[in-house]
Amino acid sequence: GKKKVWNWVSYLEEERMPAAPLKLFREYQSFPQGRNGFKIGMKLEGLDPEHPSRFCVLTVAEVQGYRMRLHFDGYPECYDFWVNADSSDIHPVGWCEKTSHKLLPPKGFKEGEFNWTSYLKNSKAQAAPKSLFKTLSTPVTPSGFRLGMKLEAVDKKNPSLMCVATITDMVDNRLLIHFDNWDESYDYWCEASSPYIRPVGYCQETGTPLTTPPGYKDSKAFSWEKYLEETNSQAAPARAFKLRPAHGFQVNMKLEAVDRRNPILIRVATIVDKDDHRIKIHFDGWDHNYDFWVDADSPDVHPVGWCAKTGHALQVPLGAVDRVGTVGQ
Ligand code: MLY
Repeated sequence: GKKKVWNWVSYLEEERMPAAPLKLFREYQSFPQGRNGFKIGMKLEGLDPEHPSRFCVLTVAEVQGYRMRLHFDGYPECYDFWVNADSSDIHPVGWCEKTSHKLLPPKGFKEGEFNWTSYLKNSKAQAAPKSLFKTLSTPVTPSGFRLGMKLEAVDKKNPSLMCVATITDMVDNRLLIHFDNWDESYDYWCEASSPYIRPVGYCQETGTPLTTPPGYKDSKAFSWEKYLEETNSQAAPARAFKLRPAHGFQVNMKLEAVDRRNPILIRVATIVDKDDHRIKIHFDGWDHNYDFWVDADSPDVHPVGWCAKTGHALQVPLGAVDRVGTVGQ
């Protein structure tokens, strides 16, 4: 028979499954207020997703709806990555200097040799206007946390490990978590409400093994008291941790999610499993081999209708025909 043009309303009816309610999403996952004002060629400063402690010189390489692909100046395209226009990971030109952050120059520049004014002039490029970047309505620095304070944190790349960690940066409402004596590739940014960070002593209290810094002499008889003294540091106070409640997503709810393997794409998706702070995403029409866990507050998860509203293509289930009449795949 003739294939019907795909749309969410009839799809949800056919599937007899609900759309994940809007109230379950964070503001930055939900429908944006404004439009994406970034244009190809604009330059900015932003975090390297592979090394979240590094701020780099970036150029907008592609725009799709409320998302954009960012390119590291001077580096191969294979490092490009996608962000939402209201990402907290990007800042206007000059932000690093203003906030005393080190800015990694484009490839080919020696440290200290880079200067935005001449770089923009020489490359005949435009700095992305400040007005395009998200500004927090109330800049809420998490109270109680200070740079250098120690804590216990989940290694998100090895989620079964709770490890000795340090706050090595703070920007707006987020903390940068670094694992002591490890390289910065394990670092991540999180809010004070994150389930991945706990005060010193949490592991001992809960009988959870604590992964001590590699090479640390007394790993078997690790004592925080001794370690804090030796490292001349303080523990982040327990009152600073504001553990957020579990999310409200349920199995079978539908949403729109970025395809990690090909992040230009957003697909029709179903929640197939959940725990307190994560959901397991299944792409409709695809093998369950591709299912994956994601934080419930990930900026790559959106409510039904987000693509249509923001002008982004939506990959519909295999075999269906999308709005413009091409066969989805
Ligand atoms: N098997 C991994 C484990 C690394 C864990 C790092 N965390 C604790 C920051 C490896 O040795 O590379």
